Amino acid sequence: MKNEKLIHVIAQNISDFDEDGVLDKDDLISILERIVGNEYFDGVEQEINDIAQDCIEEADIEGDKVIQFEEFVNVLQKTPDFLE
Ligand SMILES: [Ca+2]
Ligand SMILES: [Ca+2]
Repeated sequence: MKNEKLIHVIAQNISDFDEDGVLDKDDLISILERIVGNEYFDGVEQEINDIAQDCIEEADIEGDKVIQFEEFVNVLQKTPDFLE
């Protein structure tokens, strides 16, 4: 799955689980776990971790390792099919 597609999916399931106003890796992991549920997830925690890391690297402009709202909006603007 391409990163853009993945971010699209995350955007639809977005949630700031610890309510600190930014999306960090733990938030993304929680989101990913909710997206995939138990359907085909067995022993792929490392993969979830890698995907979360990729998402942060994709979206994090200023390089503080978390995704602020502004950065998230920027990602959505770069993902045209999200707006359709
Ligand atoms: Ca958070
Ligand atoms: Ca950031």
